[in-house]
Amino acid sequence: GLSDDEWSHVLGIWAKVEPELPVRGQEVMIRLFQVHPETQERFAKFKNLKTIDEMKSSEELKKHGTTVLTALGRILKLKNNHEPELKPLAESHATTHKIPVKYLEFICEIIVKVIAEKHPSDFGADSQAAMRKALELFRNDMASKYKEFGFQG
Ligand code: MNH
Repeated sequence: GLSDDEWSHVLGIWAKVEPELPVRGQEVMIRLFQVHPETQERFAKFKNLKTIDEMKSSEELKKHGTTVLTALGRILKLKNNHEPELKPLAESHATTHKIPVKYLEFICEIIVKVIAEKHPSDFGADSQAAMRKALELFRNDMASKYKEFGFQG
């Protein structure tokens, strides 16, 4: 797990991101689809969006980005005790959506980059390192739950 100090870095920057979750969520999803087009194919409801403009004007995509970052925020706030929130998410992503751990790695990297671009002065080296560690914990625990649900990820 992370130390108290690391968690306070993580939750400190998250508090700055929270008021702007819809726009950051939208940016994260669009960047994910741009950088890793194979991820877009996993979304029946988004794979028809062809241009960045179409993506930007999709209220559904913005809503989904909000859903993703809201869920992630709840998990982060539970710190090392995220299992009750994580379990149903791991179950849906293992059994229904079948999302490889690699894709979770892609989106986590993009989340760090988007926050770093928007909050350069509040997201220094220590905070970035703490956030990476928290997202790694999230992914590792998702991966072990995936296996419990019979998905190799
Ligand atoms: Mn994901 C739905 C959270 C990463 C593909 N995702 C959901 C839902 C939440 C969610 C919450 C809605 C409830 C549910 O179905 O469980 N997702 C996350 C989080 C991360 C994440 C917190 C990482 C951070 N998800 C990803 C990645 C992909 C993906 C990466 C694919 C590359 N997610 C999906 C798909 C759905 C979904 C597909 C179902 C979308 C729909 O049709 O409504």
